[in-house]
Amino acid sequence: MSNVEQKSIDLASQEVLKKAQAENIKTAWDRLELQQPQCGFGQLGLCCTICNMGPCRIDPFGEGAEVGVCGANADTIAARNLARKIAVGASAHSDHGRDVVHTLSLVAEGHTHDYGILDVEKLKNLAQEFGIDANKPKEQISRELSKKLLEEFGKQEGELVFCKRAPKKRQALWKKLGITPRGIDREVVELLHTTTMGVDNDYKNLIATGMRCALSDGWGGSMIATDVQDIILGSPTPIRGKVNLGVLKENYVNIVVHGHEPVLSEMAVKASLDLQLLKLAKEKGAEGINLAGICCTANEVLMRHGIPVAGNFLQQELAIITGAVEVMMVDVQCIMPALQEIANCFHTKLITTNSKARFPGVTHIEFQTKNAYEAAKQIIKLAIENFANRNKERVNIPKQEMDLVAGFTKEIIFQILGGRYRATYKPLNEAIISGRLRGLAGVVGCNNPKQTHDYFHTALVKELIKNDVLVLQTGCSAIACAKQGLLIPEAAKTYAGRGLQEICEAVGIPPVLHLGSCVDNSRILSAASYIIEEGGLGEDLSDIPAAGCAPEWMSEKAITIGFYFVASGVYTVFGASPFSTLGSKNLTDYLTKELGEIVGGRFEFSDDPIKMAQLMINHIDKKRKALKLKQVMYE
Ligand code: XCC
Ligand code: SF4
Repeated sequence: MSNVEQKSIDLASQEVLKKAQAENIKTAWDRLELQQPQCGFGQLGLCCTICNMGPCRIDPFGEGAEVGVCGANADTIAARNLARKIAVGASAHSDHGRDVVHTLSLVAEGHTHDYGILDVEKLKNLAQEFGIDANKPKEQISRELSKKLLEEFGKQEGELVFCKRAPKKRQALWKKLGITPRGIDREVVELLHTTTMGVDNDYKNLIATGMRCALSDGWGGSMIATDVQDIILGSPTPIRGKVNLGVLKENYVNIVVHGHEPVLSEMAVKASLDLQLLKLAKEKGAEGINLAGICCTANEVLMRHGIPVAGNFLQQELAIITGAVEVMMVDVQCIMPALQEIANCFHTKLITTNSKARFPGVTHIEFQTKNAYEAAKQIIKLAIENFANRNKERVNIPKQEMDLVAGFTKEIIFQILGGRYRATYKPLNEAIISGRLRGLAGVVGCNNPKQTHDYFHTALVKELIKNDVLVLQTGCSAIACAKQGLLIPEAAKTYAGRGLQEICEAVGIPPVLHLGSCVDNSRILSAASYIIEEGGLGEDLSDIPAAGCAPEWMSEKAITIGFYFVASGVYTVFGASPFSTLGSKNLTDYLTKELGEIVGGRFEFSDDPIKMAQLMINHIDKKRKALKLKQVMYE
């Protein structure tokens, strides 16, 4: 794949890829080429390295071994491999959630003054859910609440409190199937236990345990992360911003925040406005300090502060290759190990900040809640000092930048649709019931160099909105569509079907709503629960005319998200390659067919974005029919 048009549809990325080629700098696309052909056993899920009698592999053509040394067959091996990925994804989101709760407890104890309680109403609502008297002073509520939230992770008895947010019927189904999530850590540990050599050999049971673990992420770790971040960092409200590599500025000190946990980047935002640091930047010849984000950290600071987004997952290397980045500070998750080498080709300083995620030889400025602001200032100072080392001749910032609107939450959807004084989901439900809207879609997830960058996200989303499906987005998917101009209200006129257009114009929203980072997929679950509560669209999440999709996924976290969507009743389409399960026909059939009858949601795999959209639309239409709703208004 030497042709940049095949690598990405994004013009800014294409431009930097050309630069990389000219300067012989290798990126993920080149490394993917070096990996060809990728391991066929791995792709099929038929390689097992779980014990030291192996590694074993099953011959997919039925000519060699049919079972591993222990006797495990293709179904067991593929299901165990998949289940382990669910556990890892759940761990990542949930560990993030736990760290945020720790910050809340430090705030409550008065051990940090860098953060506060910014959304008191949300704090009180959460307190009530956890049976805490919401009339107490907010510090005391925070103290009690953080204790209860931490207990959700280590809980030994009972179920996760947030399960109660799901419709009654869903809760009952989870109970019946024995997949109601209990303690978050417990679900991860139990899933890992059952996948070790010689424990669970029933692929269906492994998937059930996997779903319970995934639910402990969606309705546990991720939901906690979202809600507590809103409490200590403030709940997002609709906000304008800019996106793509063009947000990097020629004469400014450019600092890129990358990763997932916003507690640090929040301080970077604050420090970038520090007058002394600004003065220092000017002394060093810069016009100012410019902060931009990559991946989900970007989404977090965009949603709360309108900080520009430099790009999504596949643009992390490209941002550095512009030659204009003084510092890239990273926290956890989705940070390519290749960054170190790319940074070495330029003056860019890579800085790690989390003890969980380090690179050998890379500057590490440990970030702790107690020294948060100081650490952020120190990093920005380093960036300012590095400005002089920039080689101006090697700077090449693409011009492309696009406007977007972000900051939609489940609460905001209440307000914008129902009005500030009569916040309600009724107008949304009525729009679906009347057929003005066909339904809803959640389109989420990563980039993957196996697919033309951003093409799957945007082609799919365009097809959905053309068919009057309101799209809710998070993660790198939202960034992809934002770059193509789909996240501005004006996009409704150009791309949306007439019904969706009417709604967007009436309330002034884009046809594609940006709900935040990947842990904020929990906002989609909560919004869907409100829809059921409002009435008229069935009794369970699986009744809603809605579907989910991760068109360019790569991370284990995407698999976990897929599973908690499916286990919540959502029909979910995955692009790229399937979950490495094709080596087991039984398992693949189970995921794509039988699961639908068990949990109401199931998986579908496709490698064509238009087909994916059509699959989703067909599903939405089927649900409309089951609810006996009117015909879609403008077909
Ligand atoms: Fe990572 Fe969250 Fe995927 Fe993007 S979408 S590549 S997980 S940053 Ni979450
Ligand atoms: Fe082989 Fe079984 Fe060990 Fe896996 S668990 S490596 S299949 S012997």
